[in-house]
Amino acid sequence: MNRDSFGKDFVWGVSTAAYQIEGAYDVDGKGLSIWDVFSKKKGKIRNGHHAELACDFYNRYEEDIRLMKQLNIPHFRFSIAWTRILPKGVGEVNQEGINFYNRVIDQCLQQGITPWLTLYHWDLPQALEDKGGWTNRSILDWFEEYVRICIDAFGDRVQYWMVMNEPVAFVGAGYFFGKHAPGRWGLRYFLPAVHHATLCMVRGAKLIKERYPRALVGTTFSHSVLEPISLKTRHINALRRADAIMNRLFLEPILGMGYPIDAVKALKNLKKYILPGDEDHISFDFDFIGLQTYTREVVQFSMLMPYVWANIVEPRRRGVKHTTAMDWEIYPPSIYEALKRFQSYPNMPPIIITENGAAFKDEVVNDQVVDAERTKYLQDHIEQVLRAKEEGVDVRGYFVWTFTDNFEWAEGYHPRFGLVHVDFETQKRIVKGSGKWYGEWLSRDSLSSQMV
Ligand code: GCO
Repeated sequence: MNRDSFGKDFVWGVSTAAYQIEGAYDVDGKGLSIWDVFSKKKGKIRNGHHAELACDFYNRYEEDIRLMKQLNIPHFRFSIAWTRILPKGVGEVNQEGINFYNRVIDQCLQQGITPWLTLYHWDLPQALEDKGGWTNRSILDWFEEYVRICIDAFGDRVQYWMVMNEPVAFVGAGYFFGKHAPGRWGLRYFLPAVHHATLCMVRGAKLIKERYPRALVGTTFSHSVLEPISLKTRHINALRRADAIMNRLFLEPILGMGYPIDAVKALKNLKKYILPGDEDHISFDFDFIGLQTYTREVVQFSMLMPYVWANIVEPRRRGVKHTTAMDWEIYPPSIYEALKRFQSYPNMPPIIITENGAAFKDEVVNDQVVDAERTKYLQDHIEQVLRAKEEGVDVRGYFVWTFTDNFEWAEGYHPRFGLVHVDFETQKRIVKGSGKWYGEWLSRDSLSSQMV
């Protein structure tokens, strides 16, 4: 397999997120996000890590974007921190924040790198959370105010937009399980947040297209390939419920299919938050859909998980030895299966893999990081993307999660996903073996070179 098998228009890039890389959490007028507040709460983040400095991208963006150029990376996905633009979520605009992202965008363009902008990657302004956050329907207006400012500021140079990153992750972990910011838990928070996030995804997309009809607007969804622990009816039914929540809940309304209310009884209560006319505002014809997938999960019936009555069987309990540092099974066909599942939906827009990658325990030896496992993970998954593409799946791009090691939410800095190693004491960057491989793969003359 070589790169020209994908065609010259296939998009190759790297993905990042503001909170995970920027640091400068209270610099140049930035307000506090729910993650700034949540990370300081005892016991929420492994080993008490926080992202006040992270990879210091706020100060090192030029160095990092130049490094992307050296590695022949043509597309860079990053997100905007709402609290740099509107420190209190609404109202007074922080010009310093706009100036920062203008510098990032201009540095990308100067280096011949195409910026892909995610408007919301989980870092809600705390001031809005104090008013209910995603559970308050006023967020539709708050989000509109924020998006309009970003369109005005960046729309003249940004061609590719993603409205949201993985709504089921930030709504599920933040408003049902309480494991992520803002740490709320229970159906009474989860259900309104589901509906308001869906309405905002559509409203954000409409705003961009109204102002810049030629912009290409997408939004991203996580997808877990699920298998039942056995073919016993109770496990098959558990898988159906888990699939409805993990994989269908946000994707299907966007595609015009409505919420999968029939699959999980608790979802029927969504109706309490759906106002007349809303059904016309939860679907949108996106220019592309971002698919973010990493592994396969096995599901079993469980009385321990209310409403869904299902839980994930850890790989080691399944006798799986080949896992990443996140304890995710390494199973490359999962990305092929996820692509085929997405393609099976009628009127599915073109698909872009906006995140795929792996965390391993990287070691620096003589100023080198030999991460052969990550290189193999990427190669094997890219090979599976090609397999799906050659079977007719309209997949048009692949972004590695992620460029530099960064703050992995509740796991802190332990899981290292980067193509580039970061020493968080010194901020020194070292390109790992996987980063060097990706650079060769993307180099001009790799169009005929074989996968190493
Ligand atoms: C997500 C987020 C990323 C994660 C990455 C690794 O998909 O959870 O978009 O912020 O860091 O997926 O877990």
